[in-house]
Amino acid sequence: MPASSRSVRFATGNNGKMEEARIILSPFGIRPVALNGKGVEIQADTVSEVASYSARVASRKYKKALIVEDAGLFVESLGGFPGPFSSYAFKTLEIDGLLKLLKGEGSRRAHFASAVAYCTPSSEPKVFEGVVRGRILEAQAGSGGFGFDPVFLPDGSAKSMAQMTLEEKCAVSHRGRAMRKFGSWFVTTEP
Ligand code: ITT
Repeated sequence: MPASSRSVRFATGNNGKMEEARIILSPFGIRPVALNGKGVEIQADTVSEVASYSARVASRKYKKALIVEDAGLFVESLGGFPGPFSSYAFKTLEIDGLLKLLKGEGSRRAHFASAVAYCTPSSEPKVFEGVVRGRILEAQAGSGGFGFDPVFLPDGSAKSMAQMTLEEKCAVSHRGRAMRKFGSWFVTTEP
């Protein structure tokens, strides 16, 4: 852990994301501080568009430099659903509803995508992306993480993301990949 520590505001209402951001950004000497809620969230085809728009609006609203993260689960045989609608799908369908949708499907290939957008009140957003590929399990396994973690098996892993420690999850996850790109950029670029 670097000796000096800098903070960055993270506009999110999701405590799981916040906890993971702390783990991922710590080696960069960056301490995320919660700003409650992303604020405005648009409907768009990509997580990058959603994160970028929300970061721009939130940075201007709060008059602060901040990050926003948008993430989603994209299931191939469902044409990428729930994708940018993952939060809504998780609340309404829940995990069992997703498993029902996939019953009898030949392919269970899926990926998580994350976009971290950084914006200051006077700049345009800068976006960092990360993806983890894998498959949807037939049944839930594990109780760690959040959201769809119990049914997501990353490629090359014997454990679902909910069976991993948060450190193990962050090492392979979409969020880990996107946030590490942000971290490297932030410590070398931002004054
Ligand atoms: P904020 O917008 O306040 O940051 P949120 O939970 O609404 O929090 P998203 O709009 O990015 O976040 O929703 C993404 C949804 O996708 C989330 O609610 C989960 O159901 C799912 N998801 C995203 N990342 C995940 C992860 O690492 N593990 C499991 N499910 C995840």
